[in-house]
Amino acid sequence: MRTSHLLSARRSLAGLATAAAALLALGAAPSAHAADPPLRDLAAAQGKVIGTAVTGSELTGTYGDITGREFGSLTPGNAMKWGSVEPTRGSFDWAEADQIVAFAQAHHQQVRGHTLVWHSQNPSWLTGGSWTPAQLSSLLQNHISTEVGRYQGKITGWDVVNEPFNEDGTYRSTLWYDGLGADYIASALTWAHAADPAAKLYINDYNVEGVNAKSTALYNLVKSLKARGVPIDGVGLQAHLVLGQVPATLQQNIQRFADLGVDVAITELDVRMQLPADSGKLAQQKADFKAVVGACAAVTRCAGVTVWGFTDSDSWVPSTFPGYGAATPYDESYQPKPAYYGIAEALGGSGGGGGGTAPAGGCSAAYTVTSQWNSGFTGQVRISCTGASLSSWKASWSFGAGQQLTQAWNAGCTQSGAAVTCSNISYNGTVPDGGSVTFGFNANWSGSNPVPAVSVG
Ligand code: G2I
Repeated sequence: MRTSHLLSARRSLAGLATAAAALLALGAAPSAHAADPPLRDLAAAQGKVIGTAVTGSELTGTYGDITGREFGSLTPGNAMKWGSVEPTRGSFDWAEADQIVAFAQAHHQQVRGHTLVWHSQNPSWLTGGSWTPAQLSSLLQNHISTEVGRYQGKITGWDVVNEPFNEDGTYRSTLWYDGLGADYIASALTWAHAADPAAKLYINDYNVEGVNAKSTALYNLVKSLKARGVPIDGVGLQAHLVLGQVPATLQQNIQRFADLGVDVAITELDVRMQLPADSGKLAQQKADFKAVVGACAAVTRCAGVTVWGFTDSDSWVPSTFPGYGAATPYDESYQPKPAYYGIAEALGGSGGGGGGTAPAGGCSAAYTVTSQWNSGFTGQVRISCTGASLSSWKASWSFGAGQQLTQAWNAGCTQSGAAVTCSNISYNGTVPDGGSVTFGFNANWSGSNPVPAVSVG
């Protein structure tokens, strides 16, 4: 069941006579849009694939549920990088990569392999060695043959070469370029093709989303590789974007690569903002996600969009750009943000009411029954604020049909007669403008289990 999506939860619970979900918020009525299918189904209906970068160790619980339900493609965020798979020369660790591939297969998802040739996250034995060009070439060929060969038949597309250009369109000085010259790119593609002829082979870079010097250098490289008969199938536009800065030429740029005869994928989409998030920034972020996904949807040869982590709790942004974050479509409590609905809308969905779920200028509580059995049930309350914030909170309601609380988590709850009061724990008192906090509980019921009105203070 889609516990993270209030409106879907409402729909899937509709068959239960005694349980429902409600948005009962300081006098505000819930919005009345129909819920959309998962993003992967919306994308498939458009002939596109929506993917996410993932961390293997997190693929359980809610993170695993959302990953399996919403996305049609997975990219290991780090697990397939050289430094991850061969930390010591000749000694391989495929555990996380294997885990992600197995998860994808179990959930009928594609896998984008990331990445074979890069200047970063290489093992120190490699970067610290001193190699002749012949040795370097043979190390690279072995690496590509080993890794691509291991996953042969299981990878839809490989980011064979990652980030080969400087901003001005010249080649980046790297271990590979400095040692082997620009043709390391053609060699890598050729070796990858030999190891898995069916995999689509990509060159992937950032700041190549719009038409500019860097994307033009990539364009010229792809054109010359194709003219030489080098196996190149696609370009990856990473799309690590800043709020409100989707390049105006994005669709035009995607189209010019398509016209060269290669596929295009948006491979690492996120939209970072200065923290704290607020409703205006989240609305802009929704527009930005919608614009990027819409540009891909508009070009036949754009294969799809991968977000670089789907939850703010699993994003590279905060540690790399201090003061920035909230860059993904789900918040840290796995609740879909307006950006989620921006993606859905760009893929032809109604948006399910996202972007305006909380009333203006207040904090509200959404109470859902997430599962129910003959004598008990599990409930969840999500407190969210828009145009307001809280530094501590208390949620109260009345159990009108004799329900009895037995246990709570992420809140301290007491029940006296019918009256239930739940207060924050030391670690989750803050609800920022544009943010939310969720807590859960178990309770007993018999006869009926009506949804109470929850007030927040
Ligand atoms: O930097 C963002 C992305 C840019 N394009 C290529 C991608 O491969 C890259 O991904 C990020 C990962 O999301 C981060 O998770 O690449 C970073 C490294 O450049 C990754 O960060 C590393 C940290 O630097 C390490 O300290 C950490 O051990 O993640 C590692 C695993 O958590």
